[in-house]
Amino acid sequence: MSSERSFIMIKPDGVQRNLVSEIIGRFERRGYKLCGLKMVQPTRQLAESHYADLSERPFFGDLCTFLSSSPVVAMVWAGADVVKQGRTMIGATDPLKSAPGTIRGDLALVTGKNVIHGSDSCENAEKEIALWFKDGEVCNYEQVTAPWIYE
Ligand code: DGT
Ligand code: DGI
Repeated sequence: MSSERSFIMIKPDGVQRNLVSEIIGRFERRGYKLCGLKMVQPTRQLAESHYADLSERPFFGDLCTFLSSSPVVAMVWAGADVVKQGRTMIGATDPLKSAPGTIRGDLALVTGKNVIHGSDSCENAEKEIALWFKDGEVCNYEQVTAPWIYE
């Protein structure tokens, strides 16, 4: 069993398009453990902090406007290799380059409305979890199904 964690966020388009259960179900069925979940409409400031690495990119303003335009579902998922596996499950940034079977490859068509965010490294995952969740909002519990998922 692994305690690796990833920050996964269903973006405003995913919530508005009623894709929340579809996306959560994929992580649940894979065997990952849900450790934190909340619905929040991010402030502009939170959106800018989340995407600080992209602040020099021409689409940064539109991206932050979009992220703060409507509620998102912010989550912490834990389990074996969850950061890399989560990115694979999500697919490429451009949905047209995402393989069928991935979340973006199945559910999205354009980069600016690509439904979901997933951390790209363990280091960034922990930073993003600290940015989006307060102390005590992330649960640390034993997954009773773990013996049936891990060997
Ligand atoms: P990649 O990712 O560089 O290996 O190549 P592809 O096949 O994913 O995409 P690429 O480089 O041929 O084209 C870049 C993007 O341009 C692609 O994600 C979708 C778009 N695109 C490509 N061909 C067409 C087209 O004929 N019509 C339109 N509307 N868009 C296209
Ligand atoms: O980690 P990803 O979400 O796959 O990709 P990223 O961290 O490079 O970019 C974050 C988000 O910024 C991405 O999900 C959508 C947006 N974005 C990235 N590149 C472009 C973009 N938006 C537009 N409009 N054009 C881009 O080239």
